[in-house]
Amino acid sequence: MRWSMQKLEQYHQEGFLLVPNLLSVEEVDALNMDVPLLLQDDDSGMHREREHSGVVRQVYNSHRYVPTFRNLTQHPKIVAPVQQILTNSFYVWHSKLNVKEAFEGTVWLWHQDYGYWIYDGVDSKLMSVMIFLDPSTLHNGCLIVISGSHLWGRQEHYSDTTTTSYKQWCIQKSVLKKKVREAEIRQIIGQPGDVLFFDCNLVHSSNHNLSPIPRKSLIIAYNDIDNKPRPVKKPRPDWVVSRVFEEISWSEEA
Ligand SMILES: O=C(O)CCC(=O)C(=O)O
Repeated sequence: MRWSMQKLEQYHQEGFLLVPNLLSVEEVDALNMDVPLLLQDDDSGMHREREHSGVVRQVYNSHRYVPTFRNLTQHPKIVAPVQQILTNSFYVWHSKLNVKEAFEGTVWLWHQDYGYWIYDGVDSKLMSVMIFLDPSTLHNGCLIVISGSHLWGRQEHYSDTTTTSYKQWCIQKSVLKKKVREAEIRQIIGQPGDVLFFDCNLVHSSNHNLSPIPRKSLIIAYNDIDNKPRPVKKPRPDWVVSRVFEEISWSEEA
């Protein structure tokens, strides 16, 4: 389950690592079977964001309500590398199903996750894990990342309230200033069961889904257990900044 030194080095150099086929077909099928529970309107504590068209864009907090998704946050194949990267125990900062519906799933502008997490009163000891539940292709709005951009450190973000239904913090201007070369921009193409691990300062974005194929993925963000949020002026709700500090750790003997 642990990564080799070579894999770990690659992660630290590029700020991300895609692991093909990390989950089995059966594991992905079980998650996909439960996706309708996440999408349906209910009075569980799951939080949903919608596109202007009304279709679901994101579902937060499924790991608190749906056992398959809860188990995923503690899956040894995920937790072992997270422990190696964060070098400490950690907890789930939040989880979100990102739903890019066919034709209707809209863009994510260039940003770093820590661009806005800084305002939640934490240091940059967080990371994300993106689990592909559908194929992720050039046509259906796969994630796009700038290799090595986590080494820029956090950039100043501004808020964009017009491009999509969802207010986004973004850094198009920094990306322009950094004179990014085409070769540094990577499309994260993959199949269900592939898993992307990425740094909270990695610059990323994604395009509109113009295809007839949906692109669903689950993103679990983990925070170092010793990096709990300090009090801030405007605390965000629990579905995006969890106050459940359930410690996760992994050891070879476990
Ligand atoms: O799902 C995507 O394409 C990008 C999502 C993202 O960047 C985010 O949720 O912060």
